[in-house]
Amino acid sequence: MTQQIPTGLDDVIVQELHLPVGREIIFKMRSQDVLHSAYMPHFRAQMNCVPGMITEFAFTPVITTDEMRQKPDMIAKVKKINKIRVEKSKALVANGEEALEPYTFDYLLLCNKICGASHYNMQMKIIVETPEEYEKWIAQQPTFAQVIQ
Ligand SMILES: [Cu+2]
Repeated sequence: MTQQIPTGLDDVIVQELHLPVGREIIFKMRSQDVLHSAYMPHFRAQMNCVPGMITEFAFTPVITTDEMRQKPDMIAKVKKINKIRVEKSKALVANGEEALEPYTFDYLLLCNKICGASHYNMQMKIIVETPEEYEKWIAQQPTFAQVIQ
């Protein structure tokens, strides 16, 4: 008789998604409660997350986060956003509130379905990096088995 070993112990639970550039990424979506929709606007990618089934799609990121931040059109966009944020901060500071942090470009994963009370908080940063940077990062992440000990 073989011993049953629980699955998922080598999973890694993260607060931001790291993707190696140039490698096909297979996304497998699940939902534990209601319909959500995983939306990655910069990749023009979206997939419903459906309770009771796995939905799946794949793409290959081709531009790292650092490369995107160096593109002239992105530099101009970030500069424009930060100019607006500086202006808004003047009013905030005058009212005794904190100034806005400067904006920095990041790829994002958002929920694009009005799914419930936590919808506003369903957002995660995506970092596209070199395979070497990715391997270094993933090696430093604790597994689920390590987290629950
Ligand atoms: Cu959602």
